[in-house]
Amino acid sequence: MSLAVTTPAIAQKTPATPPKQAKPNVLIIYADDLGYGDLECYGAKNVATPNVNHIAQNGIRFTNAYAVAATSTPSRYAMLTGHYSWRRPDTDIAPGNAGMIIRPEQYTMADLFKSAGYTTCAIGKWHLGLGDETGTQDWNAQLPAALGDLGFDYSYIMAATADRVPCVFIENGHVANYDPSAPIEVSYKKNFPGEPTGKKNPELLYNLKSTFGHNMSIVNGIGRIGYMKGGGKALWKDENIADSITAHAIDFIKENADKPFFMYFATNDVHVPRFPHERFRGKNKMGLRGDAIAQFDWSVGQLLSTLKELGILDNTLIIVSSDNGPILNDGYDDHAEELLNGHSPAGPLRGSKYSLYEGGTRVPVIVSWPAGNLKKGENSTLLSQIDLVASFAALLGQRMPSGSAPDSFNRMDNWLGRDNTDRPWIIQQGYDHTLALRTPKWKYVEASSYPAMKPKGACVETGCAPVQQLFDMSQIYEDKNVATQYPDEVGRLHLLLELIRSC
Ligand code: NG6
Ligand code: CA
Repeated sequence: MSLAVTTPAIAQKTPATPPKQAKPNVLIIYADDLGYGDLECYGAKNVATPNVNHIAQNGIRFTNAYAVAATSTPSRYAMLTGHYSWRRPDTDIAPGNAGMIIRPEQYTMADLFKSAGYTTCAIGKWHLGLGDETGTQDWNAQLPAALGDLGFDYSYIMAATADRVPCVFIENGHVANYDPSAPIEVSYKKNFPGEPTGKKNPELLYNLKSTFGHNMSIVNGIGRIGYMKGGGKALWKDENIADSITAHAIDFIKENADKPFFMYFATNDVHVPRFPHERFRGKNKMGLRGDAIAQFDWSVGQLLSTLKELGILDNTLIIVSSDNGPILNDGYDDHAEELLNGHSPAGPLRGSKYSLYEGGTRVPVIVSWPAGNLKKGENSTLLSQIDLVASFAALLGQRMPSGSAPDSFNRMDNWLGRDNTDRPWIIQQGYDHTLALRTPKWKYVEASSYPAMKPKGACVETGCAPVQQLFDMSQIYEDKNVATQYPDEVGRLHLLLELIRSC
């Protein structure tokens, strides 16, 4: 069987004509490390998320929807390109000085919207590299390869994550608020002479201490991954990141309210270091991680009220989701674990970020579009973010160039709740590239020599085992490997996975 054989079974027949009304604005609100159980509307305890709840009440709340991978860079790469990250060796968690992973000639979700006449933007966490080549960027000049080359008309982004240098925002390929008196240098190999580090100067860490790693350069009293020098007034303050990206998003929406726009709004919340604004800090019985969830919800609320004020909420298609599952201790001493107070970040699922168990990639997915004739409510259809590019292409009646988004299929009728036929299978990528194949009934995890517990950094279950695993997905918690009882299923799913991999 080849993908050409499986393709017709996956793609839906959504008519390739745009809806009668004006093209909807599209807003993807992409949280970081937000787990399946971290929102009130998914059963979260101890934290109020009224704005996300509001979107869910007026839209669809999916319960079987997946990010492609259990970490950020591969998930984002796959969602934005419709190409599985595991097909490329260079899509793992990227350092802050990675060269741009999506190449300018590659087709992206932003290219799709642009060709459909949209104004496009990316705001917030990027984590997909910038510039031509790793380690060669001159952060004091215009970067030679940036989001403008990937179809984004406007961008205001963090190069990687808040725990990685450079700790500055980059606006349209240039450091925002650039301070010529403090030229920026970045290295992931060695420190710059005389610059303090978390390792040598722990007394200088005044906002958050590290529990592992994160002991290189110190910015804003927080140790980071990687070394940087300079930055001056361009350096971000962690407590202002949500305010800053939200304000830029609001400005963009206001400027583009009279024409269709696509916004990829990727928050730093609730990734480490969790150091929200003091408006949120200490307000939550789960501590900083709970405060960060509340701050995420606040950002969502700000965007919602802006759309409402401008009278464009009705024709805006909003997707709220996350790049991977939740993690408690990811390197900073924020007491996320001790302060759970009964909250379960992955809800009823086993596993977390980094894991092939469901908690790694099954994430909240909420879709709303008031004018879009959605079938609202809870929805258990099997979905993957890999399909967004092709699904939007179908919605907008756009033909994608041949060979583009090769792993993405049109499932728009699923995303809009109009058809509840499950995707025949979805693929989940673990931290070490081991893959799992989920079908409506089963989950097959290929055998892997990677350890069952992640050996470095966050100490969590990887879901890997030296033997093939098969889980019956009618049982939500994956604790019974039934592979030996169903050898035929194992054989069939193994073969299917190999075929997909070889396509
Ligand atoms: C890990 C970091 C972790 C986090 C993760 C990326 C260490 C020990 N751990 O390498 O803190 O930054 O990378 O997370 O440095 S992600 O959500 O962006 O994929
Ligand atoms: Ca993440």
